[in-house]
Amino acid sequence: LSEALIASVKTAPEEFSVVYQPQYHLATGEVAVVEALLRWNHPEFGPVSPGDFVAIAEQRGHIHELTEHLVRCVLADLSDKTARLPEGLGLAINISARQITDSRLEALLTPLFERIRGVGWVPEIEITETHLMNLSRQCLNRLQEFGEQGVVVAIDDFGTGYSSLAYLHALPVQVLKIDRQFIWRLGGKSRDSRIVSAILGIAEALDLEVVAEGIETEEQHNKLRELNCHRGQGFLMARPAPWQELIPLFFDRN
Ligand code: G
Ligand code: G
Ligand code: NA
Ligand code: MN
Repeated sequence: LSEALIASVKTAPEEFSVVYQPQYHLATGEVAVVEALLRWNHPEFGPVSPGDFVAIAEQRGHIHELTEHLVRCVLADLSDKTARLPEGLGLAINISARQITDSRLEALLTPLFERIRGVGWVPEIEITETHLMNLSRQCLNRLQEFGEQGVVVAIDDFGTGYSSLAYLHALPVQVLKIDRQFIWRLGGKSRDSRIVSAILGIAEALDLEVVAEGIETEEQHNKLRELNCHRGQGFLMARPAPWQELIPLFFDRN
């Protein structure tokens, strides 16, 4: 798989595409943010999960090229049908923590951020917290720069990594995205809401916004609304879908 990925990254960019999954304001049911997610469809292996290929690309030093594909796809989608977009949504992309200090990142993302602002939207980056462990000064500075450019920084899969309260405070982060394992515990047998409540408490103290990911049932959705969680994302509301399928969702209440 590793060799196939590297070959495809270099010679078959058409095998990569982007789907989008909305995050909703839980209080109103309106779309708040759309998250861009990479897909790889290999002619022989079929669809490969980014959970698998992103890790390989990181290990083999090709994550920058994958992000280039992503940026190209998102730019193409944004230049299409812009007239029908609502104002003020966020557009989130996933960035590997290792990429944060890559000197090529700024030149790659600046035109994307400009295009996002150009349609009246707000750029957002999601960074998985496991990798934030070894926070270099350089990494912190880069996040700070993004923040100063009006880019919203979110910590993805929050609760599974090593974020300490000390650096949540120090980081220019505005959003915590609670890992889906904690959301799943809100439903079914366990109905355990203690971790989600605790994260919401931390977020309130630090003035952060919280997104619950992986919402699959009405029970989880209702519980999160009861807890006053800000945003939610999951198969219950919408699955990741190509850009054209997304547009009608903007004008729908869920
Ligand atoms: O889309 P899916 O749930 O299969 O994604 C699995 C994981 O892959 C998620 O954690 C997601 O953040 C990550 N991922 C998806 N697209 C990208 C991308 O463009 N860049 C990076 N670094 N990670 C991505
Ligand atoms: O780690 P990250 O938040 O980037 O992961 C996004 C991934 O989560 C996407 O690949 C998407 O397919 C997946 N996802 C989104 N909503 C749900 C859900 O309700 N259930 C499950 N199992 N996966 C989801
Ligand atoms: Na994400
Ligand atoms: Mn996540």
